[in-house]
Amino acid sequence: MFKKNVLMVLVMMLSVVLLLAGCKGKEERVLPETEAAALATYVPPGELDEYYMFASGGHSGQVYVVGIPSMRLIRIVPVFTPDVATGYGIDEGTKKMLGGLIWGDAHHPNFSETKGEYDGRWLFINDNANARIARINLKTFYTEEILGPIPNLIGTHAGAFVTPNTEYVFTATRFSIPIPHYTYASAEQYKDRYKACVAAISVHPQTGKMDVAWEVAFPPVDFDLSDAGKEVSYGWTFFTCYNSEMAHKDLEVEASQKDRDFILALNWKVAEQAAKDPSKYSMIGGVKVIDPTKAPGIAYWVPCPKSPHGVDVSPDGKYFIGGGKLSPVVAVFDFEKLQKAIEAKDFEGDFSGVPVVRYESVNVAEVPVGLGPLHTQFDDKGYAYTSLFVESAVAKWKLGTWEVVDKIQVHYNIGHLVTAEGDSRSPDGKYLVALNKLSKDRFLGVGPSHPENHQLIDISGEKMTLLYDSPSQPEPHYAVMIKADKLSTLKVFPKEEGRPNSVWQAEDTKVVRQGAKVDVYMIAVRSHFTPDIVEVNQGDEVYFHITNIENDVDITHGFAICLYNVDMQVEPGETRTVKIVANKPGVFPFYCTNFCSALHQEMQGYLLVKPKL
Ligand code: K7E
Ligand code: CUA
Repeated sequence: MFKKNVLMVLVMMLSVVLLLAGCKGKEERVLPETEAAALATYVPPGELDEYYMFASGGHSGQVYVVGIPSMRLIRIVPVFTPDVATGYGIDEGTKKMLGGLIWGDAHHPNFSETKGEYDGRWLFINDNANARIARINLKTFYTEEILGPIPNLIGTHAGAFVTPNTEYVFTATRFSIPIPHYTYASAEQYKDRYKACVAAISVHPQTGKMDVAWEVAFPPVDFDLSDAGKEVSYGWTFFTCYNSEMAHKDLEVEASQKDRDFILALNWKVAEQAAKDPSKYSMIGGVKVIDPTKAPGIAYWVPCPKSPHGVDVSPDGKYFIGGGKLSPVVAVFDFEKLQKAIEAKDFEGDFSGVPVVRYESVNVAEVPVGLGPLHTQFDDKGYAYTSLFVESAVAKWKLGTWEVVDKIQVHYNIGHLVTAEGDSRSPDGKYLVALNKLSKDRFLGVGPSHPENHQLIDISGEKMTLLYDSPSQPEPHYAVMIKADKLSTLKVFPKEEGRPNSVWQAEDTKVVRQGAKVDVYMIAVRSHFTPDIVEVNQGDEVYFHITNIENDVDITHGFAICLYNVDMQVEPGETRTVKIVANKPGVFPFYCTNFCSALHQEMQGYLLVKPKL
């Protein structure tokens, strides 16, 4: 209601501006499309966005949280990279989770699902560099778990793709290597000794805890992307690959020889059974690795034009669509036809003992979308939207008739694109965001490096219309968009009396020494730390366990120690631990780094380190 009133006021103001402009001459009149776009993206002060968009941060190792339609950056969630502002990677818990690595290459975020719908519980994201999958809790927006390095995979680009009830998060290796990790085989032994593995990561239905359930080993192709089957294709998952030539060098040339590579169709229900039968798997790197030639029915290769990138399953699960980045078409495959071809053994032959299904028997369309098709998303009206990297455009086409009905230019060189709830079984339509790799001239210059450009596009009408350009830092690959009311975020961590290392009142704070190990149980509350004088001996191992006992929304305290390389945040109701080795003697102030009250500046204390004699 309020929003409508504000909009009316805005329209009236614009009318007045237009009237005034009219008096001065017609050429100064604001274009109506611009007004419409401004109104469509304007979220008045005090109002909230309709959707959350979670965009991967690529090699920044982070996740960007953006409000739609305003395109406002709301939060950066550190995932694979330490973050000094929050203390992520500095406090003991998150430091352990990062395992000594200081970066990751975050590509594909995906929501947990229940019955094919986003359920707002977790966000999974892959690390393409170090074969890891992270899980972010959507109540706290904290990275809660990082699994990996996943044995036998390296460069888990084809992840993190979630099945309709979050039974599994799937990922597959982009680079093939001799397995297990840290095995040597010369590059000339590529075809025989290197393997491309697909991994099924199980997710505990209540806690979300991830485990490597099983893997399947294939010849050394490069798996690229993935999507899980749903509805009619439930129980299957699909992976694109390039380099079916199995070249080990000069891939730019060598891996672009064949006119068709493959989409791998994997039946995970059959794989689950094979993982219970020791004659079908071997233990490699501590994981059950299934040999697909010993488990008939587990996998089929579907030929796909040429070096495909994305594979996307339509909301009804009937079609899986390959984006042939070196071909001007997207290839559409019919899941029921795939089932018939499998039944009739309608194969072209096999590839390393796994059947290759006849292309003509499963392909139902080659949609001439344009140059450089990469990824496809869906709306609520039966349309698909494909990103065209080479052409810098988005093509809109109809599922079933395969007719291209609209195209819009984007600026420039789009990678992924995302529609509202576009990977669920019931996409919302409305909004599409084009995740463009280059912005060139679209923003104020900041030197030779330019931001990425995210463009918000209205897809509610017949024609797509561009609404907004928004800069993004390096380098979103994929993003997912969820209705804001599906998330219920935590306001304050609930007080738990028995929580390890927490204290809740000044009387209970203490400093406990055991040999050279010192535990400081401290509280933080506006506007002091208790204790605020801590004395230790040079060489002591000191653990600061800090509980922020505030019960108020947004009252965060920081804890920094000068010259000891420590800063972290402690949220209301939270306990965090940071460790130092007190190897430098002297007096070191500690203080609150997060502005919390009028006396924030007074929120300070001293760490005194007595020198060794
Ligand atoms: Cu950049 Cu999905 Cu890693 Cu395509 S990927 S663009
Ligand atoms: Cu506590 Cu500033």
